[in-house]
Amino acid sequence: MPLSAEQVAQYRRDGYVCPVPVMPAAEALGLRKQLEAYEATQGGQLQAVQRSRAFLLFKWLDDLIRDPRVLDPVEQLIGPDILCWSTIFWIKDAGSKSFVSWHQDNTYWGLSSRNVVTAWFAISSASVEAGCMNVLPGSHLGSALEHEDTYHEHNMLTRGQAIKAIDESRSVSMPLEAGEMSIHNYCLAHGSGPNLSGDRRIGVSMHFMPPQTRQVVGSWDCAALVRGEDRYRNFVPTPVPAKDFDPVAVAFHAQAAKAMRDVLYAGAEKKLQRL
Ligand SMILES: O=C(O)CCC(=O)C(=O)O
Repeated sequence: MPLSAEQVAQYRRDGYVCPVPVMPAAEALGLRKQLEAYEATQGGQLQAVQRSRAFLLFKWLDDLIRDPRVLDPVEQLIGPDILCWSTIFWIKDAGSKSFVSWHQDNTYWGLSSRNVVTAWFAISSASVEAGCMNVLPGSHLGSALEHEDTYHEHNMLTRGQAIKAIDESRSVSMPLEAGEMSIHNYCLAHGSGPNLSGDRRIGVSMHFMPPQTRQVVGSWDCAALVRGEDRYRNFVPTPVPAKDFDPVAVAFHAQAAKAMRDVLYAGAEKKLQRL
């Protein structure tokens, strides 16, 4: 469903729009079952490296980054030519202390554009109790806020990077039902708390950018062309998996995940490999 003019205006002004319906909850449950069936084959959890750029591993996730129900609203915000830079799984088990500190993604992804959007899709319900994302409206418009690396044991971010001073009294929660997504500008300050609910909070973020964007930190980077045309070729095109764990895409994933990890850890003093 297209975003309304009010939603587009809200995105420009506040930096986010939520909720955006994508698919019926029953269809999202089907994705959850596929993910959990895979997790069961390897002892219940994705490996850290499988959290990022897993659209190269799971066919259903490659389908999701190309799904018109995701891309139509994204196109309204960043135009008709769309690259997907990455996806990241954000899974908090029931009762888990895992949290995401307040941060701005533009401060450590090495991307040149301010016009990068995150579509965060709820595979299971992400209620306030379950630790949905919170955002600071309007914080995408100013200059980057100062961050510090905390490496807190329950922080899901690579370096536990956290904005030093944040006025949480102005924060807004973005609860989602399974099958809905939120969209936010990657310059927007955001974070999330622990999962106090009785079910897993399973989300996947998809990061979309216009092809003019450049990688200015890493020496090599890649992206999937998911709509339109790439006339700039700043990113190596990723292979499209024909099935789950397609050998060509799996081999590419190893390089793609390492490149992303190198960018996320660039400049960090300690190297705790969480992705
Ligand atoms: O899932 C979360 O709670 C945080 C996700 C996040 O930081 C992001 O999608 O950029």
